[in-house]
Amino acid sequence: MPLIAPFVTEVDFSTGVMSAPGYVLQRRLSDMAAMYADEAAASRILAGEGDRLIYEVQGVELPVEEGQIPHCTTRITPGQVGGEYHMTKGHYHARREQGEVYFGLSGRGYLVMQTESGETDVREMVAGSAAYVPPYWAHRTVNAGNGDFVFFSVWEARAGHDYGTIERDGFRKLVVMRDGQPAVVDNPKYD
Ligand code: S6P
Ligand code: ZN
Repeated sequence: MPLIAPFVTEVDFSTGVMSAPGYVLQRRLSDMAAMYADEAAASRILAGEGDRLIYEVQGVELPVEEGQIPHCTTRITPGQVGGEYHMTKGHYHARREQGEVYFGLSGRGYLVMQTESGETDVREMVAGSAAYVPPYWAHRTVNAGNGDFVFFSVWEARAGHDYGTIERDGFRKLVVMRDGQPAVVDNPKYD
């Protein structure tokens, strides 16, 4: 394994901005319109208001090899699509046996998880929450607040990301606004 010099990254808790990110990735509504339960609402927003930013990821670049520990921030913007709060795409790790740690930096949101054998778990996250995503759980984060929801993630380099399974099947649970409050409901599109 090549020797990497230690380094420190300064993180702005309210924006997720890193001092020298190795990569910055933005996901807009057009990148994930079909992932919202109300696809027609997503199309209306795209046609009217335009292609809004849903989330931004800033991370350090490390080699994909045993022992490396990638980490990044994610900032999810506030808002809804057809009543469903802005969210990440969500994924399983390609190597299902790899877990992950999330740490809330600002705002509030939910961590929606499920396994391929049918278990679901939805946890609230605020600034200061350290959430553990164990091996075998797909994970998606949702911004249920009025401002940005920002968190920090740490995982093992070889975990990899399987987006296809969630793109095809979705999550069993959705987080939607009901009477102005977040509510966890069954996904009508899930079968
Ligand atoms: C990586 C980790 C997070 C997400 C990020 C964006 O394993 O779970 O850093 O990559 O929150 O979500 P997604 O689902 O688009 O990768
Ligand atoms: Zn992950």
